[in-house]
Amino acid sequence: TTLIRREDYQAPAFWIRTVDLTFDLDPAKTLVTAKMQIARNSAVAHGPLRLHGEELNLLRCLINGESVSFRQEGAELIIDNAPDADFALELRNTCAPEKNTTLSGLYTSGGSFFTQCEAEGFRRICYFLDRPDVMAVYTVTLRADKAKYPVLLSNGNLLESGDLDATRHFAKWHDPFPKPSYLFALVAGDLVAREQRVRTRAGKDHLLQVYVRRGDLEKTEHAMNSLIASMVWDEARFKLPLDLERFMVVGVSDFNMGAMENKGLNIFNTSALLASPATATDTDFNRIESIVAHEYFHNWTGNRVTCRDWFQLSLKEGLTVFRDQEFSMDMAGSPSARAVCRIADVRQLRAAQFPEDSGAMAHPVRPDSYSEINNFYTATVYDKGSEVVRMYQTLVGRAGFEKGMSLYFERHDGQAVTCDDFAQAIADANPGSALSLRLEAFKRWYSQAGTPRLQARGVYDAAAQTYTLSLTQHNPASPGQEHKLPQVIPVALGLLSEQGQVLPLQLQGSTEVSNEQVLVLEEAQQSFVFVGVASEPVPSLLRGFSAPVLLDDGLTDAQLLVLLQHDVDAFNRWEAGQRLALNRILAAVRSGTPLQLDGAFIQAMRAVLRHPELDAAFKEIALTLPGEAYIAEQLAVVDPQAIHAAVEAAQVQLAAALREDWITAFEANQIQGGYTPDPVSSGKRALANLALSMLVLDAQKSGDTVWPGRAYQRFKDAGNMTERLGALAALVNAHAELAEAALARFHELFKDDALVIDKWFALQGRTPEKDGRSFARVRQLLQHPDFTLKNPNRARSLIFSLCMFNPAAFHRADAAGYVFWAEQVLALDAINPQVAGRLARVMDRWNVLAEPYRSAALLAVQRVAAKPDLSPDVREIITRALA
Ligand code: HT7
Ligand code: ZN
Repeated sequence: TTLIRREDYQAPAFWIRTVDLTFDLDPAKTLVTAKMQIARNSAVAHGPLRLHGEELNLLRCLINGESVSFRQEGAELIIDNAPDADFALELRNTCAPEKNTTLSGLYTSGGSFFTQCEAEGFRRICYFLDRPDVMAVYTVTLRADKAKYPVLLSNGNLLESGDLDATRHFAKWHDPFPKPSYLFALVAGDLVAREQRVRTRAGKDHLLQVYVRRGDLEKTEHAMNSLIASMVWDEARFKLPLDLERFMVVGVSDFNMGAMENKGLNIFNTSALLASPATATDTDFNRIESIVAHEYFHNWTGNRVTCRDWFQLSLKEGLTVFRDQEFSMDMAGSPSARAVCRIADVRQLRAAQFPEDSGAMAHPVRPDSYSEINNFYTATVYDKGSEVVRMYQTLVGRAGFEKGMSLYFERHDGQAVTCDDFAQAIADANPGSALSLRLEAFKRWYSQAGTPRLQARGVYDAAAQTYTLSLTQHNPASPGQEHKLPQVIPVALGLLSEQGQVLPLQLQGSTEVSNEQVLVLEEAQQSFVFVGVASEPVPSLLRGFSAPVLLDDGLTDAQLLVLLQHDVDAFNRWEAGQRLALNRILAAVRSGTPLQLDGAFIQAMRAVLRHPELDAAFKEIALTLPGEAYIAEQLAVVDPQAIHAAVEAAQVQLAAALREDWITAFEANQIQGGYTPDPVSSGKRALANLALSMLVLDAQKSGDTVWPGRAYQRFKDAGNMTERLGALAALVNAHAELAEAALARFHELFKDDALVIDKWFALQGRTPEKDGRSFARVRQLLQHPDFTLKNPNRARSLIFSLCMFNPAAFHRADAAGYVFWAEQVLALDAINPQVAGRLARVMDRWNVLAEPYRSAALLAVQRVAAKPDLSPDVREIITRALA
């Protein structure tokens, strides 16, 4: 496999200005006719026309209506004698949608046709310059059997439609906006739509449609509402209106990721689209809202301004994740609900991106090389990329950032650009800002991989009433990056007295006094002196998680307790509680002794749970222990079993020690009346579910049968999926006797709803290990008639749940988990390399495992590496793991 390097970028030798596509849709053999207007790029003198094409059968190749000689070299079609003047190219080829199990290009699912072209799927449909800097205007005619495919959709506006003969019909679409091929889409099938007409602030009328299979229509209300809310938000916050008369969203159940932002025709995994109270949880409702928003926001950040090349992926993805996170926070409303959103995003970053940044696949937000671009749709590009965008906003202020966005669109609308162009626009719109003064250094966030370690130490001088804060940063080596330069780290902070009062901040030499400041660390080491500090302060650092770093603030338990009780920053309040838990878990893991929670910690958690003002959602996240992946990040050598044992012990002890409080919390957070997924009621459901799981867990230890019985009753009677699944999970995760009956009943109830059956598999895949039973169950479930590797959602629900989210069941001393992983990677690779590549990533960090896991994991990786015909996707991941 070849490595593609960022520094080798060259502009294309040709531009494709317009393309006229005709599809004769047939599952076995679809005929594609493409007529293009092509011009040489005057900046690149001569050379042949090289078009990408994969698994296509070429039938015709004409230039200006005359046949022309061509060569086929690997996956390229080469025309050596392309004219110098503008010319028309006509190509005809077939492809086989029904046989396409990769779900990239044109494929069938449930008897309908769908496309997925990002990143390089368009070349699996027809020959093309399949790269994002070639932007063309598309006209698309779809022809198909009328009875089987009554709905025919493509990007843009419908020009005409009608019958071809007694059985076949056609539809012709035109998209006025030039776009890269990765944004092309078509859908053909027997679908129905929820429709809504809306008028925007600017007074324009639009038709919004959500297309799904017959029977799913009532599950589209939430997606439609989310779409409308996204439109309203983008106009209000960034003055970005919808630019098309018609905006369509389509659901499909076989899909490699969450959704795809094709121009005017977003295609969604049904798991990111369909929801009803009876079948979707609060988490699902939230996820749908944020993915609908994310794809909608791409219309400006991604589609109107796109990426010059795939190394710039974070230009659209980091920015669009940032936008969807801001949207979700604004939708949440109250300051506390906003903080809960922020905490969830940071938890996600720590669980997925931090491990990526310290593993074999570590790469900068703007990678330097890849062999398969599909492997770089990563937590780093998306989530760290979003944190980088958030830092711009922190450095130039909210109004400054909005000005920067306006300048970005003013300069680059209709273009394919780079991360540098974005940085320059934000800086140029904010001359003299903390960003503009150090833009080049700031851009190291794009070029250096790894999570910087930030150390903070404070010294208080009572006599001088000064507080000197010393900040030190260090970014450890990553693959291919031995030595790194200091990064620009915005550190939002406040000071509290030991009694928890806010202390005003005044930097030495400054007249400005405030309650919160943003320090900008840019050297490896810098000190900041605060004056007029009346008493020994407790520093509250990195408020709101102002930079994606690992912070060592050296705070004592007593100081953390002050923050947990009094910090005005809700994020840091939560963080203090997490740190108290983390310190205890790490101490147990490091010393190899069983964890024993102390009274002070339990008392602090009890105080949170009993707090009269904190809301339920905050209590729930504050009482949830740090994730096992984030705990592993703190350790040089990782023993997953030891980490799991410590977390489990902490959980069991919290369950027992706070039993009365859990009962109160459970009872105080019952919701009467109908279901709505708003933050207040979903917070209550989350806390009630946590309380119930604690009570069932404690009952398992004490032999009490009341709470398992109540959980079963609640499972049976629940009026919504959040409560039903919560009760089921409480029974299953505690290995309660009633779990089996509940699982059987759940399956029987929902056997016809694929998305709910995915939850059923996922719950069992993630069940905490007990005597090897969880692992054995997963193996058994592979044989279940409902299981299939062909559907990515189903494969993820069982296999990824075990390998990625169930460390204690997966990392076995007998290596059976690793053998299972190798088998499944190879089996998936034969069907769907993109999904197989994701699963392969599980072994990114084999190298930091403790023995005997490390050696056994290495053997499994080598076993996969030994397979000769691996996909480029899996090959790249495995090669990096072994490097
Ligand atoms: N821009 C999309 C990324 C994507 C994708 C989506 C579905 C299937 C395959 C895919 N390859 C790349 C999704 C997004 O970030 O919005
Ligand atoms: Zn995206």
